[in-house]
Amino acid sequence: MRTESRAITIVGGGLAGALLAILLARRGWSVDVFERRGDPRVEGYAGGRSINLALAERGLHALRQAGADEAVMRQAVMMRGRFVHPLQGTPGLQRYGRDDSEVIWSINRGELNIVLLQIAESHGARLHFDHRLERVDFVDHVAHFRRHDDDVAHPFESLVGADGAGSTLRAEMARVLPLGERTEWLDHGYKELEIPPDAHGGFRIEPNALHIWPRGHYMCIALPNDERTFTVTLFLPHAGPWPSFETVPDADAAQALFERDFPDALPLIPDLRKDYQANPVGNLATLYLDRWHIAGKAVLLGDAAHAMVPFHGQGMNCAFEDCVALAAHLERASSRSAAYAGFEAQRKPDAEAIQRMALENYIEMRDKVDDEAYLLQRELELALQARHPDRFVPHYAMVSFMRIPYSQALHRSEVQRVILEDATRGLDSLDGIDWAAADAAVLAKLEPLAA
Ligand code: FAD
Ligand code: E1W
Repeated sequence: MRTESRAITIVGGGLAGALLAILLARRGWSVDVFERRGDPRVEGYAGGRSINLALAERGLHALRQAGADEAVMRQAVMMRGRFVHPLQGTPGLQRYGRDDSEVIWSINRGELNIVLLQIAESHGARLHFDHRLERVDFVDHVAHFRRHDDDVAHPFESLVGADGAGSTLRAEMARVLPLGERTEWLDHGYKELEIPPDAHGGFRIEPNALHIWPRGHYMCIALPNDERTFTVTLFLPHAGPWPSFETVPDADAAQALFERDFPDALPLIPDLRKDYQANPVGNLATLYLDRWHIAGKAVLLGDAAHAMVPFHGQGMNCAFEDCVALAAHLERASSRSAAYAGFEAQRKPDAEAIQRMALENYIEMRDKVDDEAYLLQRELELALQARHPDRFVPHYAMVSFMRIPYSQALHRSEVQRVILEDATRGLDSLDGIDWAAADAAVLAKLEPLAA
């Protein structure tokens, strides 16, 4: 950008805000970050939500661009696949990829945030903690923050909203220009529980996996932490017949639910009753906007622009991809206005694609991963990838191990699903596959992926 000044004010010093601050500050931008909470480096991290997150290739690539991958990966725990615990039958690992180059990582949200803020500051970004955005005057270009009991007025060139799903900047922008906001609440919520280390300070279950207890209309998952614990998340409908958060309101009911439906998990969670009583039920939603920016004045990214349900583990990964894309548009475009428009045009179709895949993945995770037809299709995906590595890449791999646009991944997955269903119809093993027909379908319907 040539004529306008290279100064930017970022609202929200969470995951996306801190990463964007690094990407711009190290290219010489003048960056201010305003964060509602206190400095987590001093006060400890008071993150409300899931303590750990799955990091996949898209997010890792963005961290590499920011020079933050090494510091982050020091505390990461490898997850090779989903470890499925059926109610009846044998628990076991379903690998995510072909080998240990195709894995994802469990990382601590607070540690990640601290590392990113630290690097941002080392590149000259100014961090303002305990500053909550309250009001924006888009005529005079002044943002008002609440700091304890004071109003802090900050003149800005342009604002970036990285203030999460409940974005205040989004609400302020909408007072100037309608953004076409629509929130679709999921009728399921979540509650976090903990598996502590065993008596010898080790992991109680397989550490290098994402554990899933699928139960049809609901489920539990567990992700490993490097301090040998697991964070368990129980997903249940808010209301309706047992079990729902409405019909499982307290510790006694939670105990009864785990005795019936998660008997192998129950002994792993000694504080189930206490955790269940103490921890809040979280809400989940998909947020759609018609537009993400107003002229050159402000732009939204990450959850503030496109919050999604967590079932593909891609919200942060997508937010990090947004940061790389926005920084590139800001560097290339002739004006902020053009940069924001270009960013939105590029990223909105991709955000909408991963929002949809995330919703669809809930049903897969809670109901399909212990089903024979599902497993046969996963087996065929790998076989077709081996036969046509340039054309057929399993759905999970396109989302988690590649960086092709989410919208392309969605489209190719839909084509592939038809091929998989046609080829496996009526079969219970790969023995009966008509390989000539399957190969022909792949060649006819899937263009080779660019290298
Ligand atoms: P946030 O991380 O929410 O950051 C927003 C920041 O803005 C916060 O620091 C907040 O304090 C600050 N803020 C808010 N309002 C103001 C204000 N008015 N003024 C100043 N500052 C403000 N994603 C994955 O990739 N992998 C996963 O495994 C995964 N698991 C998840 C599990 C659950 C249960 C949930 C709910 C989400 C999960 N996600 C996961 C999604 C991920 O948490 C989000 O997509 C990600 O945090 C978005 O980053 P963000 O920076 O946009 O928003
Ligand atoms: C991942 C919260 C969360 C985070 C995740 C995932 C899931 C299910 C959930 C998706 C997945 C890592 N997933 N796992 N296995 N198949 N798809 O990959 O992050 Cl519920």
